[in-house]
Amino acid sequence: MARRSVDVPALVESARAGSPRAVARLISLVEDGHDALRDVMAALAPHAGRAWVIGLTGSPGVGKSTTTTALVGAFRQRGLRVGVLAVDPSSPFSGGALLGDRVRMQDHALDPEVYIRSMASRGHLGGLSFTTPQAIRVLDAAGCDVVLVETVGVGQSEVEVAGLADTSVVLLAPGMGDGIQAAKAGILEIGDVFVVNKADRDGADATVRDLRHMISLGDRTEPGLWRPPVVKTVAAERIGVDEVMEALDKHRAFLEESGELRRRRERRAVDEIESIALAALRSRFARVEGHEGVAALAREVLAGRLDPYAAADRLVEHVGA
Ligand SMILES: Nc1nc2c(ncn2[C@@H]2O[C@H](COP(=O)(O)OP(=O)(O)OP(=O)(O)O)[C@@H](O)[C@H]2O)c(=O)[nH]1
Ligand SMILES: [Mg+2]
Repeated sequence: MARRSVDVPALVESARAGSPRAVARLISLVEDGHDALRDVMAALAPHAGRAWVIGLTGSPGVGKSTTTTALVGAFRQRGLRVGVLAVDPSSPFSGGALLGDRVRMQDHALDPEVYIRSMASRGHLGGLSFTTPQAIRVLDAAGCDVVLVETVGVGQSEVEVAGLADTSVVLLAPGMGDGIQAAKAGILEIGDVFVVNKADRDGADATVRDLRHMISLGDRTEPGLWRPPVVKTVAAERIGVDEVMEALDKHRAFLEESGELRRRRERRAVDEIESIALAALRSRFARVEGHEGVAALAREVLAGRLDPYAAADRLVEHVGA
């Protein structure tokens, strides 16, 4: 099927002028891995790099969308333009599992200065790490001052989303994640701000205490390092939102003063370049034909005529040529 041709300069111009339809179309191109992406990214590059990217992650149902909605409201009060990406790393379908997010974020549905989008990683090569940074760049170049990225915490996704964000917020709820569970899941290292939501339920203070204790045992207590604050909220009632904003502002100031912002963004660019390069190489593996085809090499390895290292060398030589 022939793909609809894309007028990239016009689309980028409309997106920059604030057209939600143009932004939506650009993000769809990202999701689809459209051929025009290369041109899109080239056109966006000079306009990106301004947005503050805040990741929110945590177990299903912990209150990420409710908190995101509250934060959108707080940033809007400051007159800022806000983008929201709800990324579901487990769902192959866009808009299905995350429909609830759209419903819950209805508060802002009619605000032209707020752009909300659900995205699925659709089993892309590189998944989250491939599509999300590009979608962030679209929102950034379209003039969003803040981009909030909500990701359900399953497996590696927390760590991935932390890699994408300037500031990572990890949400927990009483009974769902005491300090020990958090440590086991590896989230103590990735959180810049911890939020214990559903503080209207029993056990919130104990969870806060546990978390603070675990953080104090970590290696992030030295002077000059960021010590992640733990904030208690009842997001459903907008309680504690000011404190979360204060923690976010402090982290932002730390990022700038310490040079960590630049370091994080460089690391993010490295990851992005590598994942694009790897995807390009993989697609060339598939196209290598004849004698050097990867399937042919596999048969050589199985037959014992070639070892896997030598086979890999031949593949690399071939695609690098
Ligand atoms: N009791 C209580 N319920 C809350 C609080 N915050 C959110 N909820 C409720 O918890 C449920 C899940 O909230 P969401 O904000 O959708 O949680 P989520 O983490 O985005 O969920 P997924 O995206 O499905 O992983 C909703 O019914 C909320 O109304 C809170 O502070 N206290
Ligand atoms: Mg949600």
